[in-house]
Amino acid sequence: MNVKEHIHNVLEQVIKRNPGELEFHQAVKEVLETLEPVMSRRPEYVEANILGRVVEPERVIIFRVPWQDDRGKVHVSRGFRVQFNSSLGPYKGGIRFHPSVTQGIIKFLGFEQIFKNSLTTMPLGGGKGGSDFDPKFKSEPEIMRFCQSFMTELQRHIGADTDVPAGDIGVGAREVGFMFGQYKRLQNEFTGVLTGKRINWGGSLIRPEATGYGAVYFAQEMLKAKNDNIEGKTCVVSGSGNVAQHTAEKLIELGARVVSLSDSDGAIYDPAGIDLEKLRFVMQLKSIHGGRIREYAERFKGVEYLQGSRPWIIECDCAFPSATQNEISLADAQVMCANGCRLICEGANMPTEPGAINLALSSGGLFGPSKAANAGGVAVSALEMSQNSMRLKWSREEVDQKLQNIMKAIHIQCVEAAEEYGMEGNLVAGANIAGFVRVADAMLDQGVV
Ligand code: NDP
Ligand code: 2IT
Repeated sequence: MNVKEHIHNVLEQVIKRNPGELEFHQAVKEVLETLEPVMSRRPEYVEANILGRVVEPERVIIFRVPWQDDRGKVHVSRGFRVQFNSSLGPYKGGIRFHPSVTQGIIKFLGFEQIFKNSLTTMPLGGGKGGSDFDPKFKSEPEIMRFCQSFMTELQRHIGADTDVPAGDIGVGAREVGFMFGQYKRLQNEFTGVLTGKRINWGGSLIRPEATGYGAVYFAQEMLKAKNDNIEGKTCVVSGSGNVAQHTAEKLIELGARVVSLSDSDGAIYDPAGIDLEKLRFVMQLKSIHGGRIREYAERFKGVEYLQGSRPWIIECDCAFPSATQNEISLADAQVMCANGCRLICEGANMPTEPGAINLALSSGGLFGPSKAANAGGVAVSALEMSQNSMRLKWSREEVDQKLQNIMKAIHIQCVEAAEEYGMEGNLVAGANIAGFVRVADAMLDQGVV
């Protein structure tokens, strides 16, 4: 069988076996399509059916999460943990609480996580979890009861050397704290079973900042390769949560002009630029589940609120999608290109639709794919695990320096893998190939498991 046919067959199987899981199909298709030159050069991968195995999660856990609201009403949410691939280490990946969460969403995220974690070169397998619970406008006691109920089931499946969850959309240090507390109570064990913990009880400095800072460090590397720099560039950032806030913070620090943030209701356009003081306001606003970015436009002068709109209509040099999947459509990308946007760096997971990626790549712009560009978060999670195991704590400067080195190394890997396989400048292919080869080699070494 030729390689093209092999890839086609695996993809067909994925679509047939996982009906309706469109985001999962999309993520698998993007990776598999870029692997053709690798599979041609490495027939042992085809022989061992690495592709057929890597698209099938090692384990999918689905569970009932009953919880009571403040009025005593009983609700039932659905919990998921997809333990996708453990060839490089314990399963590792975040937990998402959002009403849009389904098995397909968690599978796409878990699949992406395998290769992202591989790119960090740290000992991390790939996994992801979550629930369709909506934390928006819930009281803190409700969130605590939900987290405890969620962990009451999840605790039997995870562990510091088995599976180490962290945060994602709707899950930050507060939720990690509630889940950690319940895990500790049930297991009678204080271990590094979750990352993204608060700093005074086992968290790592720079973990909250790591995804956003890392994305900006990655963008810097892409620009540096073109003898350019982020300073003075006009930047549009979508989202206003953890990743968006710290992306904006680092951009501002490095002298870029950040003119936009958004949430699921709309976007703000601040032509004067968001400064650190205005950003503090956003951080405060968003520390409560349900805080609306619209309030920024009410609070500061000269700001436009674009109700129901994404920020891609705003003129910019660089775009940092940092909210959610498929938030840049082909039509958005056409507008961005026409407006002179030359760099897209993905802070969110899979925020750019396939057609938009193709346009960005073919128009000669710089494109930093999420697996590579947002790997700083999980990389610092791995540093948190190391610190927990060694029972010590590194300084802010130490962790930040390590993060910068990791992002540089990931960029180099992507550039070199793309070159090696004849797709120079295509970091999407570079990230998929470099991430995949490390996983595939480990799977070969470990036999048919
Ligand atoms: P947060 O919950 O802190 O913030 C999410 C932001 O995105 C909010 O502004 C939210 O708006 C917006 N958003 C969420 N869902 C949608 C939607 N369906 N449509 C429009 N806007 C939406 O999450 P994070 O910042 O942690 O995560 C953002 C992205 O980054 C996700 O793709 C996540 O997977 C990815 N990521 C996160 C990492 C981390 O360390 N936290 C690491 C690597 C990637 P609203 O308030 O209205 O819901
Ligand atoms: O998508 C991601 O990489 C994350 N949500 C962070 C995962 C982690 O384990 O820190």
